[in-house]
Order: sequence, then structure tokens, then C-alpha cells
Amino acid sequence: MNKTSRFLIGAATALTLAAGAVAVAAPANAAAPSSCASGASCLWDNMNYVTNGSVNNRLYFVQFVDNLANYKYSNTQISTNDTANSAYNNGNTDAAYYWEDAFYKKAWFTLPKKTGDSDFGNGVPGRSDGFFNNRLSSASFYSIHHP
Ligand SMILES: [Ca+2]
Ligand SMILES: [Ca+2]
Repeated sequence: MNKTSRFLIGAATALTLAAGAVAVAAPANAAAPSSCASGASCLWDNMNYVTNGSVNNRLYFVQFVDNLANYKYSNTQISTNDTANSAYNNGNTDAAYYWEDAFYKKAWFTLPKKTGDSDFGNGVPGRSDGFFNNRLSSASFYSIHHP
């Protein structure tokens, strides 16, 4: 082994360690659930981004949902009204907002882009109690509706 090849091996090892450090530092919920496409926000009936045990059974929107009573989680007969326990905002530009009542009324909370809340029961951003568990009735990205 000559001097040049030893140097290259050393450089590759350093890069690998740096990438590992970045992965460890990332928030636990940084990765979007697999069923929530880029640009969408998604809701699930249960905590941890599932409905009946599957991440695929979700409600998603790319602009707004004025009344969740009009929709069911995909592959189910479960109404999305007053049932959601987790949400992810996989939008690319906007924060997403989630309201207690239809047509963007009463209490709300917001998730910045590329973040989620895997369990409304232990609180949501800006609120520490489980108030929003099974209570959402409308949702929207910031550019369409916001408080
Ligand atoms: Ca539920
Ligand atoms: Ca939570």
C-alpha cells in the first residue's frame, strides 16, 4: 500500500462517521410514514401513524379538508371525524393546521412541514393535555386556511 491509497481509506472512514452522527442527531419523527406522500398531510385513527394496524389506512389531503365527517380512512369504513389520534405534515412549504370543528372552527394546533405527532393523547405542539385525541373535524395547509 502506498501513501496515496492509505490517505483515501482514511478519508472514506471519516465521511462514514460524519454521516452516522447526523442520523443520530435527527428527531425520532423526522421520517414521514411511508403512506404519506411528499406534499400531503395525513391522519390516522390510532397512534403511531396506523389505522387498524396499517400505515396505509390513512386520510390524506394536499390543500384542505373542510369537514372530516365526509371521509373515511382508506381501506376502511371508519369515519375520519372525531377519530384521529396521529398526524403527519409531509408538505413541502407550509405548516398544516388541524381544528376541533368543521370549517376551521374552535381549538386548533399546527405542525411545521416535515413533522408529525404520533400520539395526540400525550399532547400536541402548544398543548400538553390529550384534548385533541379523537376530536379533529377539519384541517388545512397554511396557504389555504389558517387561524
Ligand atoms: Ca381514534
Ligand atoms: Ca403527541
